[in-house]
Amino acid sequence: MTTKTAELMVEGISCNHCVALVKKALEQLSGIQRVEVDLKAKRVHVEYDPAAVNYESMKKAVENQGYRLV
Ligand SMILES: [Cu+2]
Repeated sequence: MTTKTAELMVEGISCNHCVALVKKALEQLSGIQRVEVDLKAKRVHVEYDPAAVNYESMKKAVENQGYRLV
């Protein structure tokens, strides 16, 4: 299994509740290995298997929670 990393800048993350929602949404996708959210920087670090999941799916998962990727 290969691992790639992505840094997502997520607009609208403002508290730990948002962090939990975004983290959960991403972790529910198959192929996601690790998610770390930096609340202050509004940056989400994702480690994933590029054969199983892509940027579009991650973007969709985050946007379905009401946040926007910038
Ligand atoms: Cu919040």
